[in-house]
Amino acid sequence: PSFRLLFEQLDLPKADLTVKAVGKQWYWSYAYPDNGKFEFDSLMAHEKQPRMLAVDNELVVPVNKIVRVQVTGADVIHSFGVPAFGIKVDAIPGRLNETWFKATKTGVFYGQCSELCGRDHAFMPIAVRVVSEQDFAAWIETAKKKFASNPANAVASAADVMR
Ligand SMILES: [Cu+2]
Repeated sequence: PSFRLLFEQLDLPKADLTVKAVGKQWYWSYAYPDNGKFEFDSLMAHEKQPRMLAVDNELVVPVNKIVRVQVTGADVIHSFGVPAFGIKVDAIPGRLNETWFKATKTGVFYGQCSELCGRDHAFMPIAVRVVSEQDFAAWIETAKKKFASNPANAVASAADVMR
């Protein structure tokens, strides 16, 4: 009976938006390929609550939308897991895995790296902030400017110019 469940878990519905999560030693980077292509790092915030789960820059997504999460690793294997959404996917260097979720309530949902990845394995949390569609649109506009100076974006836009 588990085969059916496994199959259905891997059967991706049509996504409303895609985000890419890249596991690094020891933080996550998030990219928004269909919302301005910006990218930013999400580091554990020592001064914030909840302890060991709060981050400086959260992964922000709209409520009631199907979010496709592409997951990969930049150095060693990590794993992207958010218990409230029932998702956990390995972040493997050289491989792009996929999963999805649809949050039905606004709020902040937390997860942690779930593959032992070195010294700070316990200190690379995942914080997902689910907001209304209007708040998401407003956040995208701010984030495009805020993260425009990110070197990863400079490389991406240079590549766009050359195309
Ligand atoms: Cu990790």
